Amino acid sequence: MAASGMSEEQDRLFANGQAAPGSFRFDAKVARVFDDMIRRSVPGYANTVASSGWLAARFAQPGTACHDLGCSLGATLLACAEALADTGMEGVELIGVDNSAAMLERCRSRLEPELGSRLPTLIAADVRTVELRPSSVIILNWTLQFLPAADRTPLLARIHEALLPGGALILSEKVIDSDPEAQQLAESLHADFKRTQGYTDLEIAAKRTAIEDYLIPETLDAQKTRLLELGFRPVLVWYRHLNFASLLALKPVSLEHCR
Ligand code: GEK
Repeated sequence: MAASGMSEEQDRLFANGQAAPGSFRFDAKVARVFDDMIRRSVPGYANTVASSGWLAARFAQPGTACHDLGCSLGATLLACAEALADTGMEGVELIGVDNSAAMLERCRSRLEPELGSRLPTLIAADVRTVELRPSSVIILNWTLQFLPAADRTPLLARIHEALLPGGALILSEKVIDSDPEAQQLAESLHADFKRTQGYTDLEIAAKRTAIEDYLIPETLDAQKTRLLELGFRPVLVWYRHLNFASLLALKPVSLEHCR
């Protein structure tokens, strides 16, 4: 969002090193600093967001919806709107969903001046229960990881159902490695990344405590296997930066659809 010149507050939420285990919530305090927090915490964030935009435009079909589930401040919606405008395609309804009122309020006030009459439909709802319209693209960037394990497959199954043949799911997640040594290395490199972004060791440790048992990552293999089992094909890991990866999963064009 920096490109749009919108003001950013610096994330100092954990500067005192204090955090109760699992206490992290997407409330007003987090929404205020979110741009800065996510850019300095998620390696490859800007690249994933920008690429989600042109990937969405690549798979978008006129007369369908493109959902961004867990849209936060709307960075990806903005990238999609800009990429769609570049292609000249019309009739794609952009829909952002988030269950944090504070996030969605800021999302609206940030996107309105940028997009005016092209403002996406913004829905305050839980992604687990929100109605999904027939879609050519559904984006789930760093949101699935916050859902309880038992709720993940049902949501992905609903996404598969909502996608039209040829439609695409873009799924970005923090991932873990099944090899404990590789996992330890990945965690330590991620901490190094955060240090390069100006976070102190105290802040890094407190944030880790705050998201304990709330952000629960899975392995890339588990993510891929589940998507294949749900009927997505092919499933491509199109981007990875340290322990953050993004997958592109297509809903095949069925034989019935071809007739
Ligand atoms: C980005 N995609 O900037 N229902 C709806 N929203 C939810 C739910 C839920 N059950 N659980 C969490 N959220 C964004 C970044 S942030 C990722 C996504 C991060 C929302 C939550 O309110 C927050 O806005 C978002 O999912 C996760 O490209 O902070 O690591």
